[in-house]
Amino acid sequence: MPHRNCFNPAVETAPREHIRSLQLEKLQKQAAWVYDRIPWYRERFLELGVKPEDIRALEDIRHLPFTDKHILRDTYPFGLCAVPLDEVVRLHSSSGTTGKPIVIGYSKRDLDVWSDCVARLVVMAGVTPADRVQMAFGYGMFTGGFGLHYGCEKLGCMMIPAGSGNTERHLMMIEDYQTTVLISTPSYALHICEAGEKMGFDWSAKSLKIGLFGGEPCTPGMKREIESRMRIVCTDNYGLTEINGPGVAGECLSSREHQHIAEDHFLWEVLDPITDRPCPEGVEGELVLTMLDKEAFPMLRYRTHDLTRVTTEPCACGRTHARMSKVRARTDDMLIVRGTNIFPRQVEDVLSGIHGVTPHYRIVLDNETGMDRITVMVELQPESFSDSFEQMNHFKRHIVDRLRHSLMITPVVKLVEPGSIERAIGKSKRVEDLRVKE
Ligand code: DLL
Repeated sequence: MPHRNCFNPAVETAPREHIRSLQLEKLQKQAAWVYDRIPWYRERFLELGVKPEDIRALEDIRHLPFTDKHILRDTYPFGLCAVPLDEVVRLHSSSGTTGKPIVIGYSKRDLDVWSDCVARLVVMAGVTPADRVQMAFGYGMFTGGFGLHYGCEKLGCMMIPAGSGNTERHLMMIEDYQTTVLISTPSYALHICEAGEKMGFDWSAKSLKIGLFGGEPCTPGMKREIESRMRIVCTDNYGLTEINGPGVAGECLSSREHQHIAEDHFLWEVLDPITDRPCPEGVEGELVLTMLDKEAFPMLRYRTHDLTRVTTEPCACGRTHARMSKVRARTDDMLIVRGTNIFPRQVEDVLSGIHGVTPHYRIVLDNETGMDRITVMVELQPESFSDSFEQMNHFKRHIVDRLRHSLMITPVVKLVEPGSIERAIGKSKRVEDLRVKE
């Protein structure tokens, strides 16, 4: 029965030994491909004293060089391209926070593999060819729009390429075209939900039934909120520009806390971010991904900076591909405040356990007073507002206590009105670091 729910059942439910032997075969070919065609890789292989033919087992991947964003920047724009540029049929890029963007190219075959991976995660969420899918990701250099678009089209869905922004138009389209699936970041979905409610939408009477989210962490609280208010089922999918974009991993309806990695195309490692040693299965570490059959811009051992854990335990859905837990933190989003390490995820976890606050928050760091200060803006649910100063102050003290307990430092908490924290149309920005560095 599970086969009915897979886009590519033979591959998605293959015995694990088959997956591993396919991975080895592809890894050997991919290593030879980059060695023969990309000077940067050949030099690194030579420096490390390794040749593609030295790969005899999957574990030998440890002898291969790492790649990261810096290497893509250093070789910008086409230094890591392994095919003649006239065989590149698409470019995407990701802006990152500093300097030049990174750019990734795709051959015709690469696009085919990519849309296949995306079609899998779409089917995992319960989408069928009869669905009408409305896109709220941008169609630009960002991989979200085009990536999910072609995956859904491959499945045979009716695509509604609305793009990002213009919330009122999105609501009108949901109504007029009887949209059944919404694709967006979770924060924008919540914004569409709220905007619809303000216009008098009764979501339970609408056609929408599935939300396909990704591109940013979806906290359990946010997911619950969207599912109950919009009366839809939401699944999360993970990916990054350097590894095609969306389609690396997707959430099935049996394992809501995990996402199946498309292991026939991506070889995963979970490494201790400090020692680079492999973490035992199930232990959190940095996800490092190797593309197994990328023609144009093949990334070997790409350091995602995303923290996760992976399990190869069987899943009730029947898929045999390993599952990664939801990414909620990155190795590089740790904040150091007065010498204490803080992850935004800690703030999120505390707030999601407090009744009466919304999933929207913002962390502001400053050092105006000469010392680092962390302020957490917490948005209240309408029913938590009170005219009583005493009551509001009590609530605020309660939040400060809970945060202090988790963060080990005392934050300033500001309670703000419902709707006052800006909603993002793409990925939301939770942290604003205004500290003046000497
Ligand atoms: O965000 C690709 C994508 C688009 C995935 C749409 C899914 C849906 P980038 O802009 O390069 O690519 O950002 C990649 O975003 O390393 C993670 O830190 C984060 N990220 C992406 N998806 C998730 C997710 C796209 N589902 C970076 N949960 C990654 C948590 C996510 N974080």
